[in-house]
Amino acid sequence: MSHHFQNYVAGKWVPAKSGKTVENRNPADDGLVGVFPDSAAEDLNEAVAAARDAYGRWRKVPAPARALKIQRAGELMRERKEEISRQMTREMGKVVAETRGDTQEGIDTAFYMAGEGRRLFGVTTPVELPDKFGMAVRRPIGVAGLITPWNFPMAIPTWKVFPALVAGDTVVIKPATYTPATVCELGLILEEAGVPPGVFNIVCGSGGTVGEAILGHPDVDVISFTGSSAVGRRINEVGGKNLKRVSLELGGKNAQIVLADADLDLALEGVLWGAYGTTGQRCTATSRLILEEKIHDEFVNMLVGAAAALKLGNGLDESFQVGPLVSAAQRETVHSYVDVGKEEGAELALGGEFYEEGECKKGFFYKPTVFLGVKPTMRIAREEIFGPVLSVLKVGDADEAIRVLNDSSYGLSSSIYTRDVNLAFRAVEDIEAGITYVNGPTIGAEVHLPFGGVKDTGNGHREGSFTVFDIFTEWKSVYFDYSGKLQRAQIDVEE
Ligand code: UN1
Repeated sequence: MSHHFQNYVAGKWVPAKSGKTVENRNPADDGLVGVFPDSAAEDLNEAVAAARDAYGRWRKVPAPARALKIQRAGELMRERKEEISRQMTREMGKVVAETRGDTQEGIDTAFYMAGEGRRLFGVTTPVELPDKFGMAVRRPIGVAGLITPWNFPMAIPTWKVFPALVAGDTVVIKPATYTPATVCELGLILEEAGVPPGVFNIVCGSGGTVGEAILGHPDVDVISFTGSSAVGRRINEVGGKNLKRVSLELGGKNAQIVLADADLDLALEGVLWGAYGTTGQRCTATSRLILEEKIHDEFVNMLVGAAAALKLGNGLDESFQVGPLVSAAQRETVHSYVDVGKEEGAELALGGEFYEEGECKKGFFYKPTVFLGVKPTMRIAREEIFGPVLSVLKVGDADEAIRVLNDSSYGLSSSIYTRDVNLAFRAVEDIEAGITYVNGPTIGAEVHLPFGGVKDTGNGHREGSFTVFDIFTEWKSVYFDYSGKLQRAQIDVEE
């Protein structure tokens, strides 16, 4: 694979017009991953113009035919899974077992969306007047501006790109600055799969420049963003002013509850995976652990021992379980939260330090960290940290556990471990979150169920599943009157 990547605009691979580039380096060892265009608004404008022009033709291609291109893309991704995943580990850091999962999530989305091309179901319904027929059909919106994060470099772009293309929209995507290589790979695949020029465009660059240009562009009809709540607020503000549809998938402060009757070994495996998988850098990561008093001490002992035994190192070596954080800045943020936790009076039971053994010195590794005695009011119990830091809270019973879990401005994922089926159903009803797992960790959503959260986690949209089409299509209601006369709704109706 060459180190030089370009934008993809109107079916051509092109540099930024200014000629500016930016280097991207491996967070595990500082090796060069690639050189990417550092684009400006002029590059974005050209991509949007190409997408607008292609839209007129793409929306006329029948949805099943559009979907066949996505199926082909899925087949190519499957053929290249290993190569894509290894490159993803180099650019993002997470271990290769996980980047294979990330690529697989993209493949699953491709095949699921390929099938949706033959559904895209609308609604038919009886109408109130005779000799009249009513239905509602989905129509594409137009140009979709997609802004994607670095923690799932393939899965999240495909969650947005594939349904948008199946719906008949055309796309301009700005990949995360830390992980553009994977999106460029996706571009090569879509090109080879036969997606026509202009239908899919990539503009690499910073959020401040390219992202802002997407927000302000009058020809972008829908914006879909996954990332921080702070940036999400800004997007919603600008999008609101311009009356654009905006879909936001933002932060989380996900909790796992372990009740006294739970299978503790299973709950331990769950929390290790939920808190330290992807080095804690998932919107769905477990960052609070809520333990029932009766098993608190026993479970904490098990947890601290097992978390201390996790092996950290370069994700390309399969003997390691936890890779580095994505950047020096991310590591500083995580570390600053550790200081906050100590100042707030929580007890640091494990970690709280850089990990700099041997080769890891060259990367941004951070030790798996556990805080005990955390109170719901502390910042480490309330703010998203996006790193391997777990805050443990002790509660008296199941009701208190659910109250503490709900005491959050976020509501993405949640988990409860119990063998009591009545309690589990009650928890599902009472927990305020978009996703609840019973006897499973907070991470691990599948592509054909709705994905998204309540409260500050988003603005009500759900990716994944067929619900994603509420982001990328408009409804049109259609009435056929075959009576041959004027029939007035609400007026010419017998009471
Ligand atoms: C995210 O972190 O934004 O459920 C996405 C999961 C993954 C996707 C996470 N399938 O953890």
